[in-house]
Amino acid sequence: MVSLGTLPLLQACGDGSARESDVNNPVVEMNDQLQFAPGHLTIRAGQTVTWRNAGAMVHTSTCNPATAQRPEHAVLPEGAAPWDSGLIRQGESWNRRFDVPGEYTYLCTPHESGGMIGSLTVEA
Ligand SMILES: [Cu+2]
Repeated sequence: MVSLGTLPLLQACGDGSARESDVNNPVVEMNDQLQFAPGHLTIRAGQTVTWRNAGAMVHTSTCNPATAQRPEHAVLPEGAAPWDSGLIRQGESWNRRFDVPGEYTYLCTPHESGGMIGSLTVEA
């Protein structure tokens, strides 16, 4: 199987403010529509995901089954540690490295009931 992750990447051009995730530096934006964008992301084990607040409202990236309002909003593969970014304000970023393959579902603590839920597939 050919893995795109091993191919040379096109150089970013323009002003450098890449809005879409790229393979080496996956970014999830958090916006004032109470969305993680993209809502689902697939990465490879060992990659680091950056969450960036592109809006004015305060958000978090949180995956903790012990504190989620609904258990299906905070799902981790076995062996993966829960996380909580704390508050990420306008213009701020936070990142986390993912080493445990599997399916993750996470939420924004202030907006869980507003439907701000994201998911992540970490491939081995
Ligand atoms: Cu939020």
